[in-house]
Amino acid sequence: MNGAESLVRTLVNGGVNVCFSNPGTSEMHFVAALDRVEGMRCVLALFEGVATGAADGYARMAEKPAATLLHLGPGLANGLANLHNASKASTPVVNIVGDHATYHRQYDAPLTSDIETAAQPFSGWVRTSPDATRVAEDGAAAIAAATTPPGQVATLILPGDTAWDEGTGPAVVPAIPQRARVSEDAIRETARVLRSGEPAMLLLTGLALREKGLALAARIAAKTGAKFMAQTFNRRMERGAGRISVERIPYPVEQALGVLAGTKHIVLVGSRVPVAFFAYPDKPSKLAPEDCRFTTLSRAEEDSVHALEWLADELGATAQPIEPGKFAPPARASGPINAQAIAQSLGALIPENAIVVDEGVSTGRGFFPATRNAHPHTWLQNMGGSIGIGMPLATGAAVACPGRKVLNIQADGSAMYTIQSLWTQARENLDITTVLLNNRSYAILRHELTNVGAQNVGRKALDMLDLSRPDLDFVMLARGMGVPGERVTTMDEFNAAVARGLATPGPYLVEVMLV
Ligand SMILES: Cc1ncc(C[n+]2csc(CCOP(=O)(O)OP(=O)(O)O)c2C)c(N)n1
Repeated sequence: MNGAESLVRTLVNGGVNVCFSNPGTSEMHFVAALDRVEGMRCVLALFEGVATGAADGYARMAEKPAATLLHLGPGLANGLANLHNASKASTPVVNIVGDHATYHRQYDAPLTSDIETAAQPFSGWVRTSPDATRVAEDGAAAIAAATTPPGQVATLILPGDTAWDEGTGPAVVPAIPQRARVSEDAIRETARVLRSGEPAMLLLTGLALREKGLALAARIAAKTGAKFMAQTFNRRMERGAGRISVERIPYPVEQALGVLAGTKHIVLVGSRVPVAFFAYPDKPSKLAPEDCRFTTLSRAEEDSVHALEWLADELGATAQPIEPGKFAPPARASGPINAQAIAQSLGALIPENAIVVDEGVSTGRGFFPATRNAHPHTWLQNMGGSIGIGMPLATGAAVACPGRKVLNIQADGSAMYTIQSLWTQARENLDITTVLLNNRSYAILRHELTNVGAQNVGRKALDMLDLSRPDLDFVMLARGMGVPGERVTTMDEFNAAVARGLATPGPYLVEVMLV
């Protein structure tokens, strides 16, 4: 058995059953091995940023990593932006990058580059396999590295000869550590802070934003008078009917400062000290008041849910005083299209157990309140700020959860980075409805122009934020990639089209014309 087959068998035995790939010559043996090994679904992406973003969406929903298969340094480079996002979300990814055969590198052939150095800033673990007898073992180590809590990008670089030389057969994945439990000191100190009676807030992210964590946080909050909130951006939240609803720290700096004003203690539950997304002249970087103290209940790699359970016991917070949300959707909006009307209709239209992928950018910022009492659903966000994640994330989530509807709320500018996702969605017949928010601009950056204090803004500057001349036609783009769709200009059309998309198996795109 050659190295490539030894690696594919190792991956499958190690629970890695999906590979999002865009291969080249150096990966041909790996591709050939896929046909000899049962149990690996291989999904072709037409741009590497689709493959890496899909691996992120897959792992967030499947709770185990997918592999990628990328072509040398340039293939990796095309995939790095969404690996950056995956890495900020602590998503496990087994990121496989082919390389020239070891003996060929010295000749500096056209595709030669320093892949390890390129991978390093976006990976928690990087290894180049030295030869075919080591590749299975290295693959197993990559799975273990990727899945070690809280999860990370593990990049495995495979020189061509590691694939075609004689291998060892599959290797066994080393034991993966469980999430560590927090210390008794962390519980005691948090309990002391919450009993102090001073204004306090639990700041949640990660597993604490699933049903159980939210219920525990609500109990603790009710018992102690503390507030609880989520980070602005989170890897995955469980929302809607039957779940305790949680607000996020707002994105705009002034609003975030307002929400946190007067808070004397922030308890970090897997979360990080809240900071502004960007620096602005005359605005602070840190969002909490100067005199606010931080207490760490749990770090990202620790078991936040167990910590909350223990803390609730310690505080005697046994009662569940806050009712989970009821199914009470708003009425579908009618009339002209605007952000508020879209939010309202989405609250009514989100299907039971849907996965909502949110890259709504400026239009989508206020979608939370109106969707709070929708059917139960999962909400995925971008934690790394690199736009072009939504369509790949939706693609990966749909591969992970074939029984669930995926609703991708997608801003137009961001869509254009990884629009090729639609082709993969069509080819794999993925059940994704894309609500494409066409405002023909980089609207958020218009606000940013003012926020950073830019003066004398003229035509050239505004042209950099404008997506017209020519106007994009997303229905045509989708059709060209095998995805049916329609364009809507009123809320009544919106309601009918989104319902149609959700009722149609396979991908569908609704282009929403915003003014
Ligand atoms: C990879 C990357 N390039 C550029 C940016 C800068 N950027 C942030 S938001 C944005 C425009 C977003 O436009 P769109 O997706 O249409 O949403 P809108 O602002 O119109 O709501 C850009 C270019 C970024 N965040 N990431």
